[in-house]
Amino acid sequence: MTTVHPAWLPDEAFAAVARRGVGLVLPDTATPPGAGPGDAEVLATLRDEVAALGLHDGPTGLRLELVHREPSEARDPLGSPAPDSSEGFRFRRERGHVTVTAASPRALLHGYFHVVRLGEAAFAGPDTDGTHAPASALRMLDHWDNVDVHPVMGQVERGYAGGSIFYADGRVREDLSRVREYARLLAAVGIDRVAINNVNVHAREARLLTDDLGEVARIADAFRPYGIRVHLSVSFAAPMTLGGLPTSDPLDEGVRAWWREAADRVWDTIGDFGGFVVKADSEGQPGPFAYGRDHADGANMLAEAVAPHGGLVHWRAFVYNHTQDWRDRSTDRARAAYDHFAPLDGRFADTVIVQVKHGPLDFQVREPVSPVLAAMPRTRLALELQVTQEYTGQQRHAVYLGTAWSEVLRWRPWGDEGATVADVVGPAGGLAAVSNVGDDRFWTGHPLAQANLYAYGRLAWDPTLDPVDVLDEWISLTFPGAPDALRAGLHLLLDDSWRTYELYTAPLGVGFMVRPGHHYGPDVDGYEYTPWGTYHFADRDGIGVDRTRATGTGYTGQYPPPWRDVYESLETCPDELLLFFHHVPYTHVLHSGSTVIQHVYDTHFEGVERVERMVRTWESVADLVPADVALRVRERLAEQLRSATEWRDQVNTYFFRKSGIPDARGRTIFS
Ligand code: GCW
Repeated sequence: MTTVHPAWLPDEAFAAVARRGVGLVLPDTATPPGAGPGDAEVLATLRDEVAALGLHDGPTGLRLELVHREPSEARDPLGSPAPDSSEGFRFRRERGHVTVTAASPRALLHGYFHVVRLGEAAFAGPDTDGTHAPASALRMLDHWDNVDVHPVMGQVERGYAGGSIFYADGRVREDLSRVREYARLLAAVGIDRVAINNVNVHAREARLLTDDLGEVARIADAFRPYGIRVHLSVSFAAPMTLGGLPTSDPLDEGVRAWWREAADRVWDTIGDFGGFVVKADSEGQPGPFAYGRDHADGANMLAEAVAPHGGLVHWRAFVYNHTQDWRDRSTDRARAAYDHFAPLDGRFADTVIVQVKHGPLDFQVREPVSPVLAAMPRTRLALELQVTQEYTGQQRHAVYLGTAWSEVLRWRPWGDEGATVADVVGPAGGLAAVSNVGDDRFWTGHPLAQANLYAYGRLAWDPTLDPVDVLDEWISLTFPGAPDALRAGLHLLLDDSWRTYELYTAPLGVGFMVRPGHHYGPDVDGYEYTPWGTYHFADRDGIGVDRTRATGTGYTGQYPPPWRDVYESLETCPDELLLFFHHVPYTHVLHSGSTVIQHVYDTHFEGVERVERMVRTWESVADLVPADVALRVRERLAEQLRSATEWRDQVNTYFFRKSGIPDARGRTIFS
């Protein structure tokens, strides 16, 4: 029987803390400030963790102390109180002895894993004393898992790591020990909420909200010991499909009562339930439009139901016309989320979080940041990322996404002096991301894709972290005692792998040149005449989408200054987004000095050369990792090279045929 890979928590990851010990201090748990459901379970977890290290908790004198103090005493022996934040903790190192103080068991657990992640470094160096708190209290993972196996999408929609860890044989799994292990991995990187079913809510999955509540409660029980709350995706049509009502009109009193009662039942069963995630009037999912109502009407109706329980409604802004006519040049999918949601700013209830995909289209390898994030100052906004690699190689390609997310989080919608995206979502809305985990023994199919899940958690906690440093942390934990050669090899392979993927797939901000349906591999015109609104408009003279105010769809006008002007002008639009904003001739000269067509050729050749280097790099370090990891990565890299080559040749040939312009360097382009 194969065992599940320990990801970033192999036993050796705890060696330093086991050897050196750590003081864990919190006020008396009988009356902890900020006490919440789950505190007792989380405390028990800490005790288990301590015991598993072969250390003991106890009052004093042991290397690892789990000390309970009266709130008034919590100042002692450290001189200053534990931080206020219900999740923040204080980390103090004095002459190599480390103490973590926190005001709640959850916060203490974060502090404990902070020490674990630091390893030996936690105990080395000069004395230090500082507080650590997350940038946001909402650090969520969304699973697109179905209970049943969907005929087209499989069990996990856009899942590339096997079946669901929650469901098997049409129901919640009997044995949820794997979920508990998952909870531990997530807690170690600071994730605190998990939505456990697909946002496309099919008939079977809709019933999680009603008939299966007891089963959902079992999943919540598996997460609770690690301080993680469970959320459910719900169907807006549930009052009809589950409740037998004649309507789901959000302003109908019967519908409102149905949702209130549904919420009451959920929180009666699961006291610390998180809330609902909703995909409404999007890609065929039901929503308020059927009744002439808008997204605020729909979301606020659910908010009314969850508010008495302190719950949340994550209402997704991924709304666009997916039945458009390619002949119609006036409809621009990129505009849709803003056009639908920006006018509603200020109308959403406090418990509603509008969840916005990072780009205006759909998790492409390169998109501008969604202008919705700058357009709703009176709304709680969450940033939605995609850890599962739907459009970035489907976990067959090694693509480290931490760098991409960091760019988004650090981007400043109002220019250099203004706030970042991380500031905008900040404490109010936080982050959500689609998980890349399945029942695969490596969790993520590609073992190196574990780094993406790790990085998401770490960046959600602290968006200012350097993504390459985060990758380094992941290497240290996952490959304990990694020799320098392995560390260097993994950096060489992964640091810039997102840009490598961009090089051989999507030049200059063009997206969606993928096979329709499954979205893997090249198909330049795959979406060109479809109803999905994802076009590149390549003809014999040029390529790109004119989204300017002057002559195009006007999308640039959705950005505040300076970006509305930066993107509008060919002079200032950054090369990497040129074709997202402009339609230009193949001979247009980029800021880089190259022409568009030569850039397409050069990047596609370079992309494949880089993948060849990745393969060589892996072969030079594969002996330094366990054989099963070496083998799986080797297999995936072989597929990445095959696929990258296919991308190169199809894209180059396509544009050579369209433009008739040969490669200036005379390399092989098939005609
Ligand atoms: O990226 C697209 C995916 C759909 C997904 C949708 C969404 C869950 O292709 O599979 O549906 O986005 O985010 O709702």
